[in-house]
Amino acid sequence: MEKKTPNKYNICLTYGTFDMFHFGHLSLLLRCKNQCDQLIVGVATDKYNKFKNKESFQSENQRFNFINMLPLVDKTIYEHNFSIQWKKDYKKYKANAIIMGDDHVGELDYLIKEGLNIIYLKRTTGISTTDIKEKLKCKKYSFFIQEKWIETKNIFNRINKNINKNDHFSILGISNKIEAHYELYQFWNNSKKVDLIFFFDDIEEINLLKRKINYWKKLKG
Ligand code: C2G
Repeated sequence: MEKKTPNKYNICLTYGTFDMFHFGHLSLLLRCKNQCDQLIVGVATDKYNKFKNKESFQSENQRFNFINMLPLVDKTIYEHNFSIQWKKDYKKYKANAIIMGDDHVGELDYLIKEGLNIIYLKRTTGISTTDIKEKLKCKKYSFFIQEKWIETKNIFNRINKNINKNDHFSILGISNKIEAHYELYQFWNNSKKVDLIFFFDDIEEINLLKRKINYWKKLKG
């Protein structure tokens, strides 16, 4: 994980679907925030995803709210389409750079020609929303819910000891009151045993997620 360098930029933009938020997304947002004072995140709308033939498990509203409650994100906006909107946003928010994962290399070259500063960051390997959806078919899955930071280290050890990554789908629910994203990322980077992280304000959100996953598993059979 890159050492925290003095922020190069004042305002940076990044865009994504951020469906079933996972540590690849967290890592990208952490590295974006490492480069700027203000991070603005554009969340792709369901309509725009449809246009890109991309189906997301969570609605635009859920994905938007999720990103919006992350302490490292300073502003959340909807992304309606990239070809027109990105240049407009760059001007509107007086951005100094747009940062994306390197799976988008080449797509944005025309913006570079128009003088926009585009930065690509290495994509996190070993995790993707597609893999997570696939893995949801796993028979066994566990929820680890954490409301206080103190015990979190113990829970990491418990996950490490008890989880067999291959046949187990594990979800870590972390209260938003806990501000420990760096530590969380370190933990995942070391063990890669957690498939999905879920930040919550209210425990009811986790129960909702459980119900939704049960429903989805039934659906997928
Ligand atoms: N990402 C990553 N590592 C992963 C998965 C995603 O670094 N394992 C990065 C992607 O490169 C992207 C961001 O996280 O920069 C969001 O990824 P997605 O939610 O998959 O969104 P994407 O389809 O890349 O959306 O119009 C542009 C789109 O909105 C980009």
